[in-house]
Amino acid sequence: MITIHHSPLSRSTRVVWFCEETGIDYRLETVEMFSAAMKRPEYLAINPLGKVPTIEDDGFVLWETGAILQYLDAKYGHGQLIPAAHTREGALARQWMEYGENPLTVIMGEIVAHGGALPETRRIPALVDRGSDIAGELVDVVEAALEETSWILGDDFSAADIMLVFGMMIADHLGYVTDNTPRLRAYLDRAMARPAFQKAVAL
Ligand SMILES: N[C@@H](CCC(=O)N[C@@H](CS)C(=O)NCC(=O)O)C(=O)O
Repeated sequence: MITIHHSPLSRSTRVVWFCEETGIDYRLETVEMFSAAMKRPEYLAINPLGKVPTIEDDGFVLWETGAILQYLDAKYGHGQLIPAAHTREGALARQWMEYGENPLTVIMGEIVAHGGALPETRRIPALVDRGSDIAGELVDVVEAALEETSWILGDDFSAADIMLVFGMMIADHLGYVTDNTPRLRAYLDRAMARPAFQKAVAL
């Protein structure tokens, strides 16, 4: 069984959500966000930046959400949620998985962190300005891509949706999902209604 180092409502929620969608067995090792526990030597030994998620699989350690989802899908998920890399659909899945993390989640996360979540001494106001300048455009790109489709790749839910939805929830919290992005609003509602999502955000 894999171990997921997890902080509630953080990027590791994506890994839990993925496992719930695919039926992969896991156990959680919960670590409080921004706590000293995240930076203790034992944890830094498996995640050099002291961040979540990290997984352990029979002694094998892996971090970076997108890499973790690709590993889990290939090894245990029978390719259920990520089409094969050599296909166009697989390439697009990876395009949106990357986009879901950087720039989408990185920029939205910087606005939240440097706009107030971080202690004042660590805030960099220029990052909020830079993020605010491009946040609307980042959201609009996904709104346009969702035209007439249920999920980002079309009819089938995929790991790309898991990656995107996390960043879009932060965008929504910041007020970037609006009446001008109706497909995105419906997309978020559909994603958040999934039982696997609901289980993951409750952990
Ligand atoms: N690109 C990495 C980002 C990991 C990351 O920034 N995780 C955040 C949680 S959402 C974290 O652990 N932050 C704690 C810290 O920066 O000290 C990934 O997708 O796994």
